[in-house]
Amino acid sequence: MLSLALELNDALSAAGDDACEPLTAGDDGGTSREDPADGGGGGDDPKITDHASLPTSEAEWLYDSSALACLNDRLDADTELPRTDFTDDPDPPRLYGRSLVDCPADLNAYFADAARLRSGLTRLFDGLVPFEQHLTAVLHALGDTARCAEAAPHRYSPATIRHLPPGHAIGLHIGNAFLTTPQAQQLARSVHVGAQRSHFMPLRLPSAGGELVVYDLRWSMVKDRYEGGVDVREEGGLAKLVPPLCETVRISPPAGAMLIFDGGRFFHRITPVEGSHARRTIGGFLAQAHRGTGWRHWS
Ligand SMILES: O=C(O)CCC(=O)C(=O)O
Repeated sequence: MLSLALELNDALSAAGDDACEPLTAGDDGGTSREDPADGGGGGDDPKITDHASLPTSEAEWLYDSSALACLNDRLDADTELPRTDFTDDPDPPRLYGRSLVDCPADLNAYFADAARLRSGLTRLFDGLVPFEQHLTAVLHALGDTARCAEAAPHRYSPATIRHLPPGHAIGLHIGNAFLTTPQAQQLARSVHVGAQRSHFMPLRLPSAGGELVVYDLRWSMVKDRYEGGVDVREEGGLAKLVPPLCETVRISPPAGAMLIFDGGRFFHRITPVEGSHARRTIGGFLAQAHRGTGWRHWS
């Protein structure tokens, strides 16, 4: 039932270890690498010429343990990325960037944060292969071009980062519920939002918990309720009663591995994080463009 689970080594070699210094606030961190997805709204699809052999060991992965340690150190020190803290705790569940899933129909603030996050991600990945370039290469290796979704002159957020401390979870949800929200309507004019996939890459795994559980509980079973304005998770305890009866797949991709799955059509959740440190993932959503070919991604 899951579409794909993969990690591709796109053979775009990361810069040397010494490239990885924590960023200081306001560091503009220029990079010598060009992000093909930064080529301006509406330009040619990025050309990826060199990619795609399945890795045989962690040592061959694009984001190996030293790259991941660098990214986490920089996130720990960061004060510049747009963020939402969900509680007042000293270490709250947090989203870096603003998700299209949780924003008002007026997208002005969303697009402003998307632009801030894009430059923040350039600083975060300075000296490493930019995450958006990696995503583009992975999708290209699956046989199609890819670029960030746009509503000219704006581009959607290239990704968001989810920081989930011990004791916290992400509850049962399904990507296609997004289709019923006002903020999805503009995107739906350019991409097949009804056939969206989810992608994420763990930047750091907890010592236990924090697993993705995908249920064989499908959009087609609940579509009519959502279209009638009802979130079935609120109805009759569905979140507690039905999932135990469903077939499930539990997945915990290793840190640095990209997972692409059919989160649009299947309910899923992240189990509570255990241990002493937060789980962190970077990711978003994908769909095919209406016109022309290729994937468009957003978060
Ligand atoms: O970040 C993750 O681990 C998965 C998030 C998720 O379930 C989603 O984006 O729909």
